[in-house]
Amino acid sequence: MSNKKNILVSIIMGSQSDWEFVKPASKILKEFSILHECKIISAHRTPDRHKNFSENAKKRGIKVILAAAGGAAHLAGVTAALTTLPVLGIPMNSKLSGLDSLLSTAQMPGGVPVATFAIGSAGAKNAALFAIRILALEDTNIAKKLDIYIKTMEQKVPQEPKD
Ligand code: RP5
Repeated sequence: MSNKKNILVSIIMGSQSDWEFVKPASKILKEFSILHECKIISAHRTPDRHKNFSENAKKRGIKVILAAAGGAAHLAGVTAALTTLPVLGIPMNSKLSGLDSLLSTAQMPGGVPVATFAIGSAGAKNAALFAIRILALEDTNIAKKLDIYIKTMEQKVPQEPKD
């Protein structure tokens, strides 16, 4: 998050109210020492900010965009329409338990792909891990960290349940 030239992942979210559910994505990226930025950008409320961000992300060296939005969640879809970078959509919790967000993010028309994750913080965490998997294709250091992360996760699962 310090040297702008090396930012690889952008996390954008529609509102400050999304941050508590988006935070796990940033935490995972920090664990992998992947430079990233977190920005509030709304397709509805800040359309100029959104257009400017989406059209310049690739030129800035960003490789993957995570887009979190709730309700009438157009952020990921409109971002995918404005850039060829992979866009990972995270449906946010909402008044309709995130179902509206999930469908708005997932039900893209053919031709404009958005990879859609689970609702809320689990989706945020997995979107970050998916971004890491993409980056790991070209970066052996990240790939090694990913292998360690997966092995550590396995070791943390107990063999038997406890009362
Ligand atoms: C969406 O509207 C945001 O992504 C957020 O999930 C939802 C509600 O936003 P606030 O009214 O809390 O700012 O654009």
